[in-house]
Amino acid sequence: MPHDLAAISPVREPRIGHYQLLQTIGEGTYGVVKLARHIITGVEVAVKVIDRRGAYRPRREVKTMKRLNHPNIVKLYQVIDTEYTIFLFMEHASRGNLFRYLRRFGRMNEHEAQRMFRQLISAVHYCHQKDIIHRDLKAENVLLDAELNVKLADFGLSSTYVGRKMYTVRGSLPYLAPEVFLSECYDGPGADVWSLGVILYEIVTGKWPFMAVDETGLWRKIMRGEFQLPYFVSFLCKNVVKKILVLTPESEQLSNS
Ligand code: 6Z5
Repeated sequence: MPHDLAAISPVREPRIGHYQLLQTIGEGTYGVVKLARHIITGVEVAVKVIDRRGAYRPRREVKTMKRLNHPNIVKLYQVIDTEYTIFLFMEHASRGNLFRYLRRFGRMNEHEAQRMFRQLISAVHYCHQKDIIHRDLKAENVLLDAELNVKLADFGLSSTYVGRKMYTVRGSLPYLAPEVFLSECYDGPGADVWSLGVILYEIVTGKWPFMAVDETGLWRKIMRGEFQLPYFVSFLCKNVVKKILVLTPESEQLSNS
């Protein structure tokens, strides 16, 4: 559209920077996420709009995102800080999150699952190499682009670890490693790996490995580490899940060697 037409248009879409703000694509405790389009190039981005007077402080998230440059992690392009609002301009993953994708299309075939899980592992491994623990890995935080490539999102709960031990309980219960709520300190990267195991189970079955009617029941199941893999999951894939979702990885390794 020539810009003289835009100037006389009665509809004025809000602009920020060189972007036109479009519809809301998500909402969280921090505020809203909106789709935005670059006025000249037409490139679409996702903008996290954070209210400065709210409880969410994006400092850690911004600091972490600035250190990350990986094809399977959502990129942070620009931060615009104003009196009342902070705008985080990020990569837009147009196919939404993995949780909703699985709800809509059901479980994936193992060929697709392998491709996706490989990308996810690559992203998390990259973070761990930089001493960054995501701490909230779940299917909802795995975003997908137009080609169904993984774009890991939501580093709001992330943390860097010093000396490998973590103390605070973070994350979503169905994805939480037993040691996170059992012991007073746990291995940060290990807790992320457990969550990856839950996500792999979810990708190939469309369900969670641990389910119960209430939180107490769920805790109990996770602490026992007992889960069933359906008949249609291949022997090889079963083996991978079983090797990830182990209660005592240290002793497991000893008995294997
Ligand atoms: C998208 C497209 C539906 C849902 C998400 C973000 C900025 C918004 C949501 C989010 C979610 C982001 C990038 N791309 N959502 C983003 N795409 C999308 C259709 N969100 C960033 C990283 O914060 C939000 C919705 C799960 C995780 C993160 O449903």
